Amino acid sequence: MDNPVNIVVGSHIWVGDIESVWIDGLVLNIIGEDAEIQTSDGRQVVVKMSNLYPRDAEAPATGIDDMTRMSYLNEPGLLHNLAIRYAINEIYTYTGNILIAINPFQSISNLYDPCVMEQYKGAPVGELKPHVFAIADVAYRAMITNGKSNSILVSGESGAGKTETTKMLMCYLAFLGGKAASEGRSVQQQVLESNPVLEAFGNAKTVRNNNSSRFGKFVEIQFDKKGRISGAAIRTYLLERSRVCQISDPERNYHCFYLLCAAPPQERERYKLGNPKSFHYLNQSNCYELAGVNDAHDYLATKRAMDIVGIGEQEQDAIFRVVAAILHLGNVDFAKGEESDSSFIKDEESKFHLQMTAELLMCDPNALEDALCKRIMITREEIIKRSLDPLGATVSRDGLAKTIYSRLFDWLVGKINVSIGQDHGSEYLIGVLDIYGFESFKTNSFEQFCINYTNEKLQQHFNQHVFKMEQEEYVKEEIDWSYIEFVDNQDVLDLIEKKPGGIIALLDEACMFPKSNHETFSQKLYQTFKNHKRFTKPKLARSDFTIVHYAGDVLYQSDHFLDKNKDYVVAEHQDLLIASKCSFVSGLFPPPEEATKSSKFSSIGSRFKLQLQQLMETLNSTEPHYIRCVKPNTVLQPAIFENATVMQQLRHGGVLEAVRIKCAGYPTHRTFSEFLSRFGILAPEVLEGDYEEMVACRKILEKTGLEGYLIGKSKLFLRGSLMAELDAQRTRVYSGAATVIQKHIKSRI
Ligand code: AD9
Ligand code: MG
Repeated sequence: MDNPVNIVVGSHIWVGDIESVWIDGLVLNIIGEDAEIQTSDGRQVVVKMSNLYPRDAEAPATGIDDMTRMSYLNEPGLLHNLAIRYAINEIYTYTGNILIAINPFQSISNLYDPCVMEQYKGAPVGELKPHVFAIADVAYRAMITNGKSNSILVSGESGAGKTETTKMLMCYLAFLGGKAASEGRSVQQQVLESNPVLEAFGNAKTVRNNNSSRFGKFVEIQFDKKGRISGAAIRTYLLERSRVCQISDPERNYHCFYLLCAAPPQERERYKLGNPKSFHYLNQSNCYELAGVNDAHDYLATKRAMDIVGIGEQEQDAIFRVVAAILHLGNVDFAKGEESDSSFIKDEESKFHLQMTAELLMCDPNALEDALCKRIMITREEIIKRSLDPLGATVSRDGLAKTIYSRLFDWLVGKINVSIGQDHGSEYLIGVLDIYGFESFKTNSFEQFCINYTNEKLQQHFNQHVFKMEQEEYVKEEIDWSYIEFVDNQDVLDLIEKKPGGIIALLDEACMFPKSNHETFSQKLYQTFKNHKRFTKPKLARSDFTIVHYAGDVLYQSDHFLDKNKDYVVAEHQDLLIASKCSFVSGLFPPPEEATKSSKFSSIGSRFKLQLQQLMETLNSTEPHYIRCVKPNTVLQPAIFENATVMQQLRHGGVLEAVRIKCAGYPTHRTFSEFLSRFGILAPEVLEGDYEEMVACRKILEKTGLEGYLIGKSKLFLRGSLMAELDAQRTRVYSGAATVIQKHIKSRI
């Protein structure tokens, strides 16, 4: 980024006030390393020159809609530009090919109206304001013209607006490629209606977002030769399983539980449901209702959406039966039995819920009780039925609930895919990725590890793309681009995914070795990565470790890594549910393949790694487009723009990295005429001469004696610092002229 050299008396600058807050000002005087500044809020301050950044005093007051066109690509400049645009509801801004979308937390009138869609249809890029429709339009046109698949990658932190953005993209693509619905449901309608279904089962209120997606999603929209939607496929990633059994105030469990509790009376009666406050899986938090959401209404809307995506009445009944069964299951409590380490169903109420669970799942209540309270141990000599203590039985109960729920979710995704239908003969597709952004909390566990691993993967893809685009621009202008370099994050990826020896491989090893625990696992990590640049062991840590991610350091607590990485269904649970009289329930538990049965362990980490590899392969075969969603404040309110919050996200989303890649080369590109109108004053004689624009530019630059530019076919490519130097010279010319005028005025007086 631009550093604060080339600042002279009269320069317009940004001066750092407190963290990520800048004030604009004017340099009055320079004494050694310090500068005296007149700030725009009326103060005079003396600051170190190194705390100053050049500011473009000629930038329009309404901001610049492509930040790569800014004269100075520094932090305060980028932030200020986004802030002034946000203040006038311009929530979209480009940084080259990346669209930055700042969540308005309010609906902006007409922003997504059909007539706006109409405007963006086929409009050349850059002609209209930045918009998510423009990105979808570019992707669609590129697909039609080049016959190549495209993808749109939407990222950002929780609550930044990814899912809403994704919906807008899909609406626009449906608008472009929709077929008239001849018989009832059209493909595009099914694609759009898959959203409310998946949201009911995969979204929940969290502290960061009232409608937070707890899974990643890649929607592939397939098109036929005529560019009309002909099929679609949805892939999902890592649903958060722990939420089914464990929530903390003021969050909620998955929406579907509350929807069902608000169903019409006869349905509630059928599932023996009542007040959500009476269920353990819901009453761990005091939040039941959401402002602006009517669960009863959403229950019916979800069922209607299910109709459209092809989930029939009977299946809907089975789905909600399973949802209700999970609620009842959570209310089954255990008490200590007479024999040591044994347990039994605690009381009449628990017995009622056990009975209800069994009825709803259509399985034998005694078998259910056994599956919860007992384990079968197979040794070489005999088969032993061992009792579990109350704690063990509770863990078993929660395990069963999580397994059933995640199988249900996978079933829904599979069903939607079958019912929308894949167009295997499809010529090309547009993929839309809505996936969790980088996370760094107070405590970070296996989930954050996987999420941040995803982001490292996407970051690498992003860097390579930005770098490639930058190179292409140079090639177009017939300029040598070998000057640009950037640091890859391959080393972090190796640390995580290398086989053998990466963290995931070591974790799998630990999971398979009965005597391992999180401490032995961490010791192994400490030993293996002692000298790894991207791995550190915090002082005094026994099992915590830090990964130096591209977006910053994250400290992970390894306590639950082993448990969370293990994905096997307890044989007793499997046997119970496969015997269900309800074909829907038994269908969720197909007999395990021999391989997984014998090893009793399938690794979530390794499976996720494989899923990511496949995703990257798909993405690599497409032309990517990037949308970075930004949450402007942590209170989820409109019209508040917090600099530090935004800055951190620009860093996490790789926007600063993209700018850095740009800055590593010749970041400022100016057409010859733009250059002449700004800097012609440095050599008026050149302007008066009858030169071609390119020659005139060269002559001006030669006269300044400055270095750090390349001359292309239609543009100049300037080093980051050169723009500031040129502006400094211009300031001197102007202040020289002003002094002459002042002297002139004085002499006349
Ligand atoms: V999470 O990682 O799934 O927790 P997202 O998906 O990034 O998150 P989401 O799209 O759900 O965030 O947006 C959060 C909320 O911001 C929405 O529920 C809306 O209330 C609000 N939002 C987001 N984008 C827009 C918009 N373009 N216009 C108006 C918006 N409101
Ligand atoms: Mg979301």
